[in-house]
Amino acid sequence: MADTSYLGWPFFGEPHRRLVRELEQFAAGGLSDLGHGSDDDAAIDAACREIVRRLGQAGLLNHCCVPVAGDRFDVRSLALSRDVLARHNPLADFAFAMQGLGTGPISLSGDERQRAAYLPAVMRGERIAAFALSEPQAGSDVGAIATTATKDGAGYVLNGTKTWISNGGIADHYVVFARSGGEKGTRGLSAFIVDAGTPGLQVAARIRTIAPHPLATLVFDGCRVAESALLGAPGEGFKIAMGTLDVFRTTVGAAALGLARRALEEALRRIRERTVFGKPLAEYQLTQAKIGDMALAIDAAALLVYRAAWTRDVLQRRVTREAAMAKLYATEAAQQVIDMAVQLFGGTGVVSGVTVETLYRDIRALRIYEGTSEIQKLVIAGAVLSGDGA
Ligand code: COS
Repeated sequence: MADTSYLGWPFFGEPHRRLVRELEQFAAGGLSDLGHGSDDDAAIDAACREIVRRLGQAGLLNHCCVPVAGDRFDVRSLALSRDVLARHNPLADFAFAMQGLGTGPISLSGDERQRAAYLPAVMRGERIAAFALSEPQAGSDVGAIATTATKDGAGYVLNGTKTWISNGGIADHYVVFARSGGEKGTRGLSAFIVDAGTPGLQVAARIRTIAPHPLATLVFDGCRVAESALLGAPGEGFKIAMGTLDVFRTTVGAAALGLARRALEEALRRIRERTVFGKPLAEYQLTQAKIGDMALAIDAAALLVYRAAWTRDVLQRRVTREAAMAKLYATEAAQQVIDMAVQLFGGTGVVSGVTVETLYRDIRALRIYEGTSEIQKLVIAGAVLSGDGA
């Protein structure tokens, strides 16, 4: 059983502790056998749909969206959900997170009609959401987005390519960022909701990674959407994307935390059971030093993650710096914690399908997506240099 002492920290209230109990109960009901570790695309897609359906039925997607304008995300609930789900089944964490990220711009900037059309069904687990920002030449550099949205009569026509799109192929809608104005860089971007099946939108290729999940390249070729698909005002796309990432980057840190907690649990079991040179691994100081490092990294990451979540929820201010710190530290620390766990397992740690081996693959992409570690350093430095948190 993982350490739950952090739930006593002043960042949390009773509803948060209740949520964690519900998530643990949900996970105990057979979540671990769903999809994770499979390399069969169809099986993974089916598992993601099933996970979303079950999470929705259990009411556990309710924190992913903000259906009423003026209400706010509770980032602590999102982060706790990812922390617990990632510890039990990283694919479940992925499916949960995408319901939030793929509707984040609607929650933050949608009008009443857009909220009503998308958010309740996503929260019930009946619709699958996706966030389409990256392009072959625009990953870290969002201002380089080349996909265009050209005004045409009562709507827009989208042309371009999006890639690394999680839930690509199984999503019911995509929030797509495209260049709608003449302005260059980050200023000319707008956000649109594009339903799957809209003529001109094609899932061009499946992308297979070291920790498989639904991931695709999308091509927009004369894809026509109505004016009502536009989120916020034309030209607000970059701020909508960054505002969404301010919420979800903290939760990437939380997912990393869940993976690291699982690695520590696995390592503790291993060092108590495994005997070398006549005594359990746990009795060697070299082992204990690793356990000390792992536990410290986990608590430090948790403090940064839940500090960022609490700051946004309670102080209700922009947390670009705090979210970047949480994501950067927690994902880098989790990579090290998991690597130490693999080392403690010895040869067994690199056998395909062993939990620490799958964790080793699961953690890697978290240091890249939603802003690489390098970008987080730039974001933190930018905030500090401009006087935020100095
Ligand atoms: N919330 C609201 N507004 C924000 C913001 C945020 N978090 N971050 C930036 N802005 C605003 C800035 O205040 C600025 O506004 P003004 O023009 O009115 O002054 C504008 O947006 C441009 O900001 P900035 O100059 O910082 O933009 P840059 O082009 O320098 O880019 C980085 C900033 C690199 C930090 C940004 O592009 C980024 O985060 N890149 C990583 C993207 C990413 O995560 N990609 C992965 C795909 S998602 S899986």
